[in-house]
Order: sequence, then C-alpha cells, then structure tokens
Amino acid sequence: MKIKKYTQVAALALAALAVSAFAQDKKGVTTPEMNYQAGTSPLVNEPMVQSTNPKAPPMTQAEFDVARKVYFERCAGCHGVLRKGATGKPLTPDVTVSKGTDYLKIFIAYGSPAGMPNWQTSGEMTEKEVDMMARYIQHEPPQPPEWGMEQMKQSWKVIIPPAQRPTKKMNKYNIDNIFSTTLRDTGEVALIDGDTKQIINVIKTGYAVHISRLSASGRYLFVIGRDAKINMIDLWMEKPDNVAEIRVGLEARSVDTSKYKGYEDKLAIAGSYWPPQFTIMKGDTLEPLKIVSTRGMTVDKQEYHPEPRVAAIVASHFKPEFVVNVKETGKILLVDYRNIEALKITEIGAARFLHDGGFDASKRYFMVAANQSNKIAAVDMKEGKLQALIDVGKIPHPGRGANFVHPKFGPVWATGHLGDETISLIGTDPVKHKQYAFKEVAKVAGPGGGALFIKSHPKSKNLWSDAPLNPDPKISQSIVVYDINNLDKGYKVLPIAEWADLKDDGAKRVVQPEYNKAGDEVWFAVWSAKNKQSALVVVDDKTLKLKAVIKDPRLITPTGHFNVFNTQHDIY
Ligand code: DHE
Repeated sequence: MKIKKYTQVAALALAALAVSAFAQDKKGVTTPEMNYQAGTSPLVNEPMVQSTNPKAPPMTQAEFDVARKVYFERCAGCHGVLRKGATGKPLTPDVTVSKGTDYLKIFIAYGSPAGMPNWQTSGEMTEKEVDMMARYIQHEPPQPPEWGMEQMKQSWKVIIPPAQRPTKKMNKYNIDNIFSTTLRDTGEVALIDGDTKQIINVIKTGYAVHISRLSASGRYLFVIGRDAKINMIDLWMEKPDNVAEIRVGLEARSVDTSKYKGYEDKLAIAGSYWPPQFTIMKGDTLEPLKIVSTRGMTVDKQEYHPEPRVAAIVASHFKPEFVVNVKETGKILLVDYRNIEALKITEIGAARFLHDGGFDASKRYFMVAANQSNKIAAVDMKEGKLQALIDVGKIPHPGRGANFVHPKFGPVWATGHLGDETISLIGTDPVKHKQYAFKEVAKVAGPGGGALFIKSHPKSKNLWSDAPLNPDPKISQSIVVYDINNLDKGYKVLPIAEWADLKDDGAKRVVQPEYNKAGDEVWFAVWSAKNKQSALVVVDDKTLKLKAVIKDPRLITPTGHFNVFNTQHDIY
C-alpha cells in the first residue's frame, strides 16, 4: 500500500517536472495572451446554486463559494462560464472527475504547455487554494442567472425623455472632435474636447466600459460596461451627460447603432457574454425590443454550445443590417432589422473564436479576427456572403484594424497579433488589384507580440501599432510607427510613456492609437493601475513629435478612447 502511494507520488512529481518544463515552451500560449484573457468577470458577484456531483470529492458550501469566486476572477475568461472550454480546455465533470484531484492539482500548480498558467509556482495561488480549485472543477458548474425582458425592463431608465431633450446643439464644443475615454477601474468615461484638450465631463457608467460607439447622426454616444450596462449620452446638452441606461445582461463587450439610410439613430444593439444573446433597442431611449439567444451549434464540429458569447458588433452601411459575431460558434450573423417582429438573420459560417474587427476602406467588406484559428474572415456586406477566410499570424487582434493604400498592393486592411511580432496586410480591392484581394499580401515585422490595436487615417502616411501586453516594459510603454510608403524600412519607436512624465512607477502600458478628426494628431492612453498616475499623450502625426500630455487626477486607468467623427464614420 505504502509502495503504491510512493510510486504515485513519484509519478506525479515527474509529471510535474515535465509540465513545468513544458510551461517554459515558447510554443504554448504566451504571457500576453494569458494576461489578456484572464480578467475578472462581473459574474463573480452573482448568486449561483451549488449542485454537487456525488462522484466528486466533498467540499463545504464555504469552500465552494470561495472557489467559485476564484474561478470567475481567474479562470472563466479562458474556460468559459459553464466550463465548456474556449481558449482553455473544457473543465466539466465528465472530463475532470476521471482525472482525479491529485492530477488536476498538478496542472493548476505547474501549468501546461497548452498555456495554462502555473498558478501555484508563480505565487498567485496557495497550495490550499489549488487543492480547493482541483475539487471545485469536479463539481457541476454553477450557472449564473438568465437575464430576459423582465430584468432588462427593471434595469431600464430614461433619465431625460426625448421630448425634454434639446432640439438643437446647446454647447459650443466641436462635437466631431470629442474623444470618449474609458476610465476602466472607476466605472466612468471622460469626454475630452479634442481641440482644447480639456475634460468636458466625467460621466458615471457601468463597470470597466469596453467600447464607445456613436449614433449615425453623431449626436448620441453609447458606451457599454463589462457588467452589460449601456449608457446613452446626449452630446447636444449644454454639458453632455447620460439620458438613458439599461443592463442587457450580466457581462458584455459590444454595442452599436443602426447606420443605414432611413434608419439613422433609430435602433441600438448590444451583445452579451452572459447570457449569450443580443438585444435590439430603441435608438432614442434604449427601450429593449427584442432579445435573440446565440446558443446553438458550432461551425466546425456542429455540436451544441451552451455559451456562445457575442463579440464585435458593427452596423452595415450597405444594408439595414447589424453584423453580430458569435465567438464560440464561429458564426457571423447578418441581422436584417427592417422588421423586428419578423427578424431575418443570415448565418455565415466562419471560424472559431470570432473576436474583434472592422470594415475595409470601402465599407463593403467586414474583416473579423477568428483569433484561435489564426484567421481573418472577410464578409461581403453587399452580397451577404463569406468572401474569404485568410490565414494570418498567431492570434490576430486588429481592434477595428487599419486601412491604407499600399504602393504595390493598393487598398489593404491590416491587423497586428497578440501571439507574434508581425502585422499582416490583406488586400481589399477585388476590382483594380484582384490578384491581391483577400490574401495576406505581406507580413511586416514589429517589435514583439502583445499588440492589441493598430491605426491609420486616410489623410496620413503613417501606420501605428501598440503592444501593451508585451512582457518587456520597453515595448509595452512605447509605440511603433511605420511609413506606409516604405514599410520595408521598418519602424520608429516613440517612448510615449516616458513623454507622459508620470510621477508614479506604474505599468504605463501604452494603449490604442486613435486619430483626431483632422487626421493630423494621434492620441494614446498611458494606462497604469488605479492608485497610480495615468495620462493621455497626443503626438503630431507629421513630425512624430510630442504635442500634448493630458494629465488630470480624474483620468484614472484610461484605456480605449474614441474620436466621435472617426467612430461615427468607421474611419480607421
Ligand atoms: Fe477588449 C474591443 C473583448 C480585454 C480594450 N474587446 C473588444 C471587442 C471585444 C472585446 C469582443 C470588440 C467590440 C466591438 O467592436 O464591438 N477584450 C475582450 C475580452 O473578452 C478580453 C480579452 C478580456 C476581458 O476580460 O475583457 C478583452 N480589451 C481587453 C483589455 O484588457 C483592454 C486592453 C482594456 C480593457 O478595457 O479591459 C481592452 N477592447 C478594448 C478596446 C476595444 C476592445 C479599447 C475597442 C477597440 C476599437 O478600436 O474599437
């Protein structure tokens, strides 16, 4: 008996060594990818029922509650709310119980070559916590509550009804050049006057706003928090502020509004991670009209997925349609919004896991990253069909991508990558540059992986790329810029965080290049922790010299920042 036990321990120790050696293997998921996915889910605070699996090792209710919290803080981003697997492996009891607690503990403690972090050896979890998590994942995954029309209506507030809103613009701001900046950890956005660089207002929103989008007219600004709260802000008010709000779920990332002729400012749409669904609302009040579930079959194995999260949503300029990208099923839904009571949805099979994307310069083609498939899916908005699936680098992450005219390939759309140092260029002109259209026509070398956002502007000769998730602070705290007519010459590095001249020694990650309306300035966030100083840095696009640093005690954890005009017209 004793011998058997020792043999088991020795085998486990060997496995641990092998696993920890593999964990160093560069082929696995990189640190930037892990950091990116492993964010806290707002579901951590939702009540859920413990349903015990009799075959799983026992846990007290108190242990279960702590483990559940840890799971939603650390693990749900990769393994999914229902543990069905996404970037990470499935962790449902049919898989985990047969592996047993000791085996699972080793994986949690030491990590795996496939990218599982080494939670114990990195000091992030204690041995006791690892033991608790190993037992937790052998029990049935607790399911967060659903969020239907009743809950939405309860959360819906029209703060200023349309009839009481201004009938004309009541302020002197150049609305087109306002920037909406996410203040991630304070649950606010700052509206900044792009001309004077002064803060117009700091507005309360949901938790960790993810994106800002504009109504077709540019009057209304919509922001969505990670907690699925949408705030609708009227830019015509003397001091722009919230006029309506709603929660469309418990966790979300995307919002947009109807842009097609005749439907301007009429409808809004938001996708949620949990519950997996999208919601169509009235464009002037956010009154919820229709909720559509995205649960269903995956594109490849055609098996049921209970939790297909809604990633990027855009509004077509070609037809009265929203483009809804469903992550886990790998499907792109073209939602014809002309008749909400009889919705017509065209389902286009692409690849898993759809994440972020934007239009080409003509706006006819929507380009979206299927990030775990290392592909970009191009959808023809006019014909309503998949144009191509294009192989690119490792874990493409375009944001909305960057459009420019390449001297040889003509109009191209570009994406950076989280998992490697390249920028891929894809031809987007099937008429005059047919031989390059919807192919990866070039790979441009960058400083390292961990890139999130890339940007150019029709009036600029530059292409900008950040790398906020690169583990090397020299790279994550600076930006690279390429001359689009001489891409082979390589890039210039601009030390944005250094230029910000911050008093604290924070992370100072430089995030998201964003142009002003004129296309002659580029704005960056220098993102440090909540208790450290952050800033926005503005660079002259022609001279590549520092133009302004915006510092203010209210600018806490700035991340995304969205220029009204460019966002309204999909200029990037
Ligand atoms: Fe984002 C876009 C999801 C982490 C800042 N992010 C998006 C979109 C999705 C998404 C689906 C596309 C929305 C659209 O266009 O409709 N992001 C996720 C995640 O699931 C992920 C990996 C983990 C998480 O827990 O949220 C994640 N994102 C981050 C960050 O860590 C960033 C850098 C800072 C933050 O706010 O948390 C971040 N994501 C952004 C920004 C955009 C974005 C600024 C919009 C880019 C644009 O140009 O439109």
